[in-house]
Amino acid sequence: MKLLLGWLVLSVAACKDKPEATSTPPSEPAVAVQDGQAPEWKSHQWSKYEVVRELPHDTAAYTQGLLLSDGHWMESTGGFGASSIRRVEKATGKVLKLELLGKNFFGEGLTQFGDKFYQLTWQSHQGFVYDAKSLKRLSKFNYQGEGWGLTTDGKSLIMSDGSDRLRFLDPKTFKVTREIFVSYRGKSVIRLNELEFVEGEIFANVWHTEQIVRINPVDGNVVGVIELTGIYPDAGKKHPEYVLNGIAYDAESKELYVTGKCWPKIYQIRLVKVR
Ligand SMILES: [Ca+2]
Repeated sequence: MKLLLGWLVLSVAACKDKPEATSTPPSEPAVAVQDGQAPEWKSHQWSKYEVVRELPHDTAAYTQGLLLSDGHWMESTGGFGASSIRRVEKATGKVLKLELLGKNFFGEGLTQFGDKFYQLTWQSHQGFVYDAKSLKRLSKFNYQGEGWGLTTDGKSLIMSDGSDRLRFLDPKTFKVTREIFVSYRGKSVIRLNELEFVEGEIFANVWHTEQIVRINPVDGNVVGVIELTGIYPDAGKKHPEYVLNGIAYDAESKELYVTGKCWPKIYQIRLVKVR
């Protein structure tokens, strides 16, 4: 129990306005892996990591959204006046295209749905839609509350807002079609930040921790924890907000990558079983 309390950000208060969380043990992810070969890490309740390789990352990029698209990084960065959407060469970190959001917007989560990118902003209740090729801004959309992380399961946009809630949005109407509340053994897991849909699960950075939680998208149960302690030893040293944030997955090669805000590296990692 000591371990659990040590890492999880728990909040009973955050539960008050919704049904009591159940004490059901974490269940298996609902979405089967297509080729029938479940990745080995699916059997982990707790994982640590091995670094497979390190790739360069812009230390001026305050990472709020990261994904792979057509072999390149796509990244959303935050900060008023510095917020951007950018396409970055994977091996070199060279910025291939960058669009600034303007001084009034703080960039947050980013995902691709079809031939468009969708980007959240922090407290403006406004998101942007871009043409995936040109990065030309096509339209805006609105949502309630804060925008933090964004990903997709191929049907919905899935967004976090800093609480334990994940909302599923229709990518055309931006209406909330459903929401889940993320919990670990009946306790809410709050401060969910950058997201990535990986093999039928939602991976989420937990803000100001070195953990990623693996979430069942059906019921919100945490089915596994990835412990990334020490992956970037200088994390949070230059600035307390330069923390782990950013998960990208290449579904074809099955390569998993993580980074942090203004970190000099993006790390490809392999998950190793602790238990
Ligand atoms: Ca991501």
